[in-house]
Amino acid sequence: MIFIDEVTIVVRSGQGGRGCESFIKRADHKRIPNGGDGGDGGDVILRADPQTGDLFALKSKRIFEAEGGGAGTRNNKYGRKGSDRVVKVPCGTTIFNKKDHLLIRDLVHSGEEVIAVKGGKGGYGNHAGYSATQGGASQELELLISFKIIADIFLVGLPNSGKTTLLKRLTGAGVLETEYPFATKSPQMGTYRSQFNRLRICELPAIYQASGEGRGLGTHFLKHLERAQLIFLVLDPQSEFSTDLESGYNIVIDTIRHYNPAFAEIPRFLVVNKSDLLPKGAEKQKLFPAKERVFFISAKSGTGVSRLMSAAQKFLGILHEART
Ligand SMILES: Nc1nc2c(ncn2[C@@H]2O[C@H](COP(=O)(O)OP(=O)(O)O)[C@@H](O)[C@H]2O)c(=O)[nH]1
Ligand SMILES: [Mg+2]
Repeated sequence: MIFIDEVTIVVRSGQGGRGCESFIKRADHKRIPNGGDGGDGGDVILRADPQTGDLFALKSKRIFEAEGGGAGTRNNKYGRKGSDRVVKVPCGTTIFNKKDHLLIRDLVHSGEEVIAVKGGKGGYGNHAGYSATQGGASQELELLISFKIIADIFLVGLPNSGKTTLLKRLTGAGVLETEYPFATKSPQMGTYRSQFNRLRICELPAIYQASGEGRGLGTHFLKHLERAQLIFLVLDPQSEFSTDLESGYNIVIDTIRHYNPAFAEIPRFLVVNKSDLLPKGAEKQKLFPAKERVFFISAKSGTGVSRLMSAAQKFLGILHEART
């Protein structure tokens, strides 16, 4: 399965059921109207669902249709209401009208929903003494759907810096919640559980020196940083993708800034991984003089990881307090 974060779909609501025109003849030959109303057509509803990880299911099925309302029948019988069609999307999905690119709704929290197209009203039967009417028409809309991952911490860095190793260490028994076959090609999610908190952690695919030119995976996936609260910029002191820590740092930051200057302002910790490979007694702070907070860790052995996570929770906690 591949990770899909943008799709176009068509939604079509159900047509209203036709009202019935019928009469019953009484013993005195008087004709009494008794046609029932048609049922309303179903709506197409988009709903944020925490169990849905991406938009893959929408990609393969492009048209989502609700049921039409049933026609009214004789003896004042109402037509059945057409059932709604619920389309599940991940939390963090934004819905636009494809035609004018206007925002319809941002679905962030679990269970939040929007009626994308409303079903047609059922037609009137002639029971009230007026002629029966047709049901309301169905509506059709083309939607552009864009999903941005919601996570507390994003792991970003060059290839092989140890992002996956760190994610696995933080989120438990080496099992990821969403395991895609091409691990480095799709964002990976996990949940870090501490005594008080649960933090959602997301590893983004690696940035390469030439990502900005569209090489490798390009930079499309950086869009997921939009709601990020904190980035762990994971650096490798012996990277084959950069000459030293500082040039590795610059490649990543320049790529992010080039994608969206605002993203370069997202708070970040510098996480120098593989500290087990550094010579003992190396003056670590001097290795990387930076304005950000620097953490030396080994994702593999676990050294420094709990200090990093305490600082992260403190940082995120302060943010939460500041908001209320
Ligand atoms: N020595 C050492 N190697 C590590 C450490 N963390 C990760 N690695 C190794 O670095 C390589 C790349 O790790 P991975 O997590 O796949 O990197 P990613 O591409 O950033 O996700 C793997 O061979 C890991 O075993 C560490 O703390 N110390
Ligand atoms: Mg990885």
